[in-house]
Amino acid sequence: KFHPDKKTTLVLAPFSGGQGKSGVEDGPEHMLKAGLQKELELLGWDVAISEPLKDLDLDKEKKNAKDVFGKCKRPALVSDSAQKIYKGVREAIQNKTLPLTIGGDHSIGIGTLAGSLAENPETCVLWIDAHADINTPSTTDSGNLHGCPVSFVMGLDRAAWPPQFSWLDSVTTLHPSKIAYIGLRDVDVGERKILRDHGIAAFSMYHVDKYGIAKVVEMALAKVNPSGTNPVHVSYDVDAIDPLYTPATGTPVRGGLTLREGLFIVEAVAETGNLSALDVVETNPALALQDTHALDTVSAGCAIARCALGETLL
Ligand code: B3U
Ligand code: MN
Ligand code: MN
Repeated sequence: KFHPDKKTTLVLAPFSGGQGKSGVEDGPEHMLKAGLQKELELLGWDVAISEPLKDLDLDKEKKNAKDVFGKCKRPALVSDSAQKIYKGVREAIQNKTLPLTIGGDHSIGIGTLAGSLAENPETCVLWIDAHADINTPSTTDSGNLHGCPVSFVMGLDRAAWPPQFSWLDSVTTLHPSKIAYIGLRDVDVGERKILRDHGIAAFSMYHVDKYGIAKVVEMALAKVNPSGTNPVHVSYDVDAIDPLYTPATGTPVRGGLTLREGLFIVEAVAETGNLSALDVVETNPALALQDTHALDTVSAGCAIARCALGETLL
């Protein structure tokens, strides 16, 4: 429905400043080397490439020890990259293409969701992740901003924001009724309270086991998109899938989705015709303990993209 003419823009987001482990910035390069562009073209998609972070000197800026605000690490760097990605995603949508953003750590979700919301305030979100990524600058223990993107996009705890994020004030905030999680199994105490206080739909691994993945996706979509007519932005952290299949990621948590459950989620969204944007994040080939770890994780990332763009809808 939203992209009948099958045009996508691969928005490359080689960014690692939202957390402390280097290597996650190499995710996009690995997915391209694995043949992602060709694979999507074989599915009938016209693929453009956008590099909004091209002029960001990550090495230089990451070493800026003064870039701290309260507990938040590297707010200037994270905000700068998010704003560039925001512009890249907006441009992709304005060009009538589906933005497929390849990370990079999940702090880039600030930029991608803001981009989707700026272009269409009706956008709803499926956040596929082992983690809720909804800490605020007040609740974060780690200070890593990849654990906070959802709270920024929802405008939570505005008074505690590092000043660099004020550009987000001009963007429609995400209403708590317009996001659902699938795959949760490592949620901080402060995050649990936020999820509860705002009545956010959160399907943990318990719910996946209890109802099965098909029912969970159906319930999640019914909650965020009851009319079935609004665009759906899927933000997919590869750590939602069990580390058996996606071991090369910064914060693996055992007991996750099987590879098939993980792919089914995006297949089901593809089937609705409502997919408007996709992020695939947190692939970190440098954390592989053996070659197969990097290969498996990268190929799972590519499979998420292909399935979201209709590979298995024969
Ligand atoms: N909730 C923790 C851990 C975490 C969040 N996202 C990831 N890890 N990948 C935090 O740091 O906020
Ligand atoms: Mn995660
Ligand atoms: Mn995440």
